[in-house]
Amino acid sequence: MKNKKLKIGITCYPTVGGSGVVATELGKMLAEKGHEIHFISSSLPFRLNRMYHNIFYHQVEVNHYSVFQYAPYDIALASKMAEIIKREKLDLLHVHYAVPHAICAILAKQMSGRDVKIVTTLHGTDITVLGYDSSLSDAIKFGIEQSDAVTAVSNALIAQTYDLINPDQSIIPVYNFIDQRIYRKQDSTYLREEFGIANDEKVIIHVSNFRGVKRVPDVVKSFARISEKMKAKLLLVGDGPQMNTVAQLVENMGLSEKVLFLGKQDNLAELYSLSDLMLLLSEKESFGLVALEAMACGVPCIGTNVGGIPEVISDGENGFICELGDIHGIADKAVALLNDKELHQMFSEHAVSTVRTSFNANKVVSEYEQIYYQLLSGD
Ligand code: GMT
Repeated sequence: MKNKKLKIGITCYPTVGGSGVVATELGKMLAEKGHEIHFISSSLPFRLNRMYHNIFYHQVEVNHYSVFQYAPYDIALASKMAEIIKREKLDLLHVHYAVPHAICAILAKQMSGRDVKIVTTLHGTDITVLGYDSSLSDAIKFGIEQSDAVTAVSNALIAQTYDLINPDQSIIPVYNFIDQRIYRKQDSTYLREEFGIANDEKVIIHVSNFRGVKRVPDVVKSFARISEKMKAKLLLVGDGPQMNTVAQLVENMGLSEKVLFLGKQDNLAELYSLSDLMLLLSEKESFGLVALEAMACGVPCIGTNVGGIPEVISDGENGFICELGDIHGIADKAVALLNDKELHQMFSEHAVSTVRTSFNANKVVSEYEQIYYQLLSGD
């Protein structure tokens, strides 16, 4: 069984977002190892930007009949999953997010009449946000309990899942990973010139979807204090609901010359490579994939003592952990680190080695394979 090449269906939210990135990169790595991967989703996952050997994509079509007030995406997804299970003879479905994907997978399994195994990975907001919604929590519990195996991206998320949902199911921690062939330090000095960043200026970066939970205003306020003590620029990468509020704050604080709004970007490794520090000051974060990406490029991070962030950033080793909203503490730590060349170099090296050891792509992909093989061999 161990060497059998598997046929795996993967469902994720295909648009920009950490869970979609992890699901797609996992599919790509499994395909490289010879497994046959079938992505089943509403649109092409954004990281599947070219032809890949062993990877197939099946689009879920939702018809908009006037009889429906809401188009039934979940049923369309379950039907497509059932179709692919039968036609491609899938061994298992690996779905990312309990709702609706795990529920759809359970329905699809019944519809297909085949003993396909279901692996569900919890990424965070399905528990930490939706878990509070009484109209969804029973469905989340059902999705978790009826899956054959459930993984979560951090120990903190596992604890929160038991606290909020209390499912009768064991949950296996499997950390996220990044492809170190892509996320590595590279020469991006030309970008400094393009962005008008002087050689003696420090560069601080924040990457997110600008949702309230990311606390981007805290990033701006911390940066304001940092830039009182040293020459620095802040790169804000991403876009989302809080963009206007953040832009207004930057203007009101007189920081327009020092803050660059870069919007959504693909070339993140280049942007990290010109950065000296990453700030991730979220109030909810089950893992913090962007911190891992930055660390792989040698950028130390300051993160909040929230969710899975302290499992990614080791305080005093490859970055610092601060309390949520502690703007003064965050700025003081940042200034101390940016002013101490030796400490910064040490953190930077530790950041790269942490990614290589604890979040190694091959190791993590093998952990998922082990779960698949164990389920299929019935152990
Ligand atoms: O952070 C978001 O809002 C996006 C969300 C997603 O669905 O992609 O991210 C979640 O999953 C990522 C991949 O596992 C994690 O790195 C993020 O920490 C997690 N976000 C939250 O918990 C808020």
